[in-house]
This record gives sequence, C-alpha cells and structure tokens, in this order.
Amino acid sequence: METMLNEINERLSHILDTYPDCQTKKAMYYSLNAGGKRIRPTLMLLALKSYDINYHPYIDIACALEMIHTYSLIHDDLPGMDNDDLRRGKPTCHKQFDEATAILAGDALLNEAVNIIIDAHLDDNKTIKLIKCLYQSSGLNGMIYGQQLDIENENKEIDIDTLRKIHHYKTGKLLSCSLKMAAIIANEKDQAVWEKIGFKIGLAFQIQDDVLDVIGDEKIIGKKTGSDLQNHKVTYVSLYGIEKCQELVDQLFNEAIQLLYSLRINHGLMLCIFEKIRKRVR
Ligand code: GRG
Repeated sequence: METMLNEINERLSHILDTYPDCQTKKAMYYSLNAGGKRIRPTLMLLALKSYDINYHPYIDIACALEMIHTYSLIHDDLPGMDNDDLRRGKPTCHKQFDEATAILAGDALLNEAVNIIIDAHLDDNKTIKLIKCLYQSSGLNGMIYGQQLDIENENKEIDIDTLRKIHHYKTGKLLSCSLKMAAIIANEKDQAVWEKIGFKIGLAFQIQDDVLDVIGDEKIIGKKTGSDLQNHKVTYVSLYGIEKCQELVDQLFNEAIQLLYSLRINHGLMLCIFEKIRKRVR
C-alpha cells in the first residue's frame, strides 16, 4: 500500500508540473500535499488490483478523484462556507494564500480532473462512463447536494433520516464512486454491489468522523475537537452516543464485507483497507 501511495503522490506532482507557474498552481500543490489520507484513490486502485488488473494505467483516474475531493475541501473551508482556519493541522488554503486564490485552486482542480481522465487515453466508452460517474457523484445529484442539505439544516433539530441523507450525498457519493469507477474498468456488472459497499463504508466513515470529533486526539486529527458539541450540531454521537456509534460502525463494515464476498475477486486487499479505515484515528 505504501508503494501505491507513493505512486499516487508522484503522479499528482507530475500532473501539477504541467500547469503554468502561478499562485493558483501553488495553492493546488499546497492543498494536494497537505497530508490527505488518499482514501478514495487508494480504494479505487485496490479494488482494481483485487480483480488482478494492473492498476498502473489507471493511476491518473485515481488522481482525478483526489483532485475533486481536494477541491471540495478547499471550498468547504472558505469563509462563505465553514470558515475554517485549519485543516489537517495546517492553515486552510484561503488562510495560507487568500480567498481568491483558494476559489481558483478549487475551480482548477474541479476542471482539470476531467482533462486528466481524457488524457489517460483509455477506451472512449470507458472514458465517458468514468467521467459520468465522477461528475454525477460530485455534482448536484451527489456531493454538492449533500453540502446544500447540510447548509439548509444547520442549527435545526434534524432527525436520523435527514442526517443519513446528508451523509449519503456529502460523503457517500464520492466514496462509492471510487469503487464504482474500478468496476467500470474491471467488470461493469459489479457496479451496483461496489456502490452499495461504498455507501456502507461512507456512512461508517462519517460516523467515525463524528466520534473522532468527541474522543479523537487533536494533534493527530489536525483540528480542534468538540466543535460539533460547541456548535450544537446534530450528529450520530448526539443522537446515539459513542458506544452505539462504535457498534454501528462495526455493523456497517460487516455488511460491507458480506457484500464484498458476493464478488468474484481476491478479497484480501479490500479486507485489509477496510480494517485500516475501521481502525482509523484521523
Ligand atoms: C463542493 C463546496 C463543496 C463542498 C462539498 C464534501 C464536502 C461538500 C465538503 C467537505 C467537508 C466534509 C467534512 C465532508 C465530509 C466528508 C469527509 C469526512 C471528508 C474528509 O475526508 P478525508 O478524511 O480527508 O478522506 P483527507 O484529509 O484524508 O483528505
């Protein structure tokens, strides 16, 4: 997995090298290299590997996923959105640079991600399907809708169904897209199962985020904990408590594993990454 991470990082740097030198490029570089866990590209490439497919021709597709993820974080931190000063223990993009540069860096990542997929020179039919999957998952039928729901429900006493819906779109869509993209390349018939697995992992991931906001280590997470409580935010923890949340996370991972076993793949790699995510402390 370490080699795969290095390959993703090297490729992202190489992609950035192709753009003209300017503040926007520096900000893109800054945010892409600010310590992200690379969960989405890693999931995609490991899913490909579990089909015994050589993942190297597809690293750029995985990089496109990380670019979309990074754009969403840069824009999410902006004063007009969450107005955060810190991400992963470092100043957010607009704090390190300025607001205009952060907006442009996010916009550039969003726009260049599609060019990266086109320039990967895959079969045309696959290219179109991959682009459709990525941009439907991140667009207004996906991540952006999740953000919209989150904003309009701020400071409201929402119920569990609304909370689940927010997470489904905001976190689940892009995460399950990572796995669905692997299926588009490897075996299109498996897409629906991977999508379901992605939503289970995505929800578990988000519940873990709520738990980490209460019991996580600030130094490891890279931001202040307790913010949900302070902002009177309805979370899985406020609705269920820590212990029940941990049970829910385990249950979601077990359901994801059951689904995984319905696929004709080498299961070991995915089991390994699921376990890593299940035990995550940041
Ligand atoms: C398009 C403006 C705009 C926003 C989209 C996804 C999103 C909405 C905002 C990001 C903020 C957020 C907390 C989303 C929930 C998903 C989540 C837990 C993101 C963090 O993902 P990690 O932990 O991040 O994979 P790293 O730091 O490892 O890259």
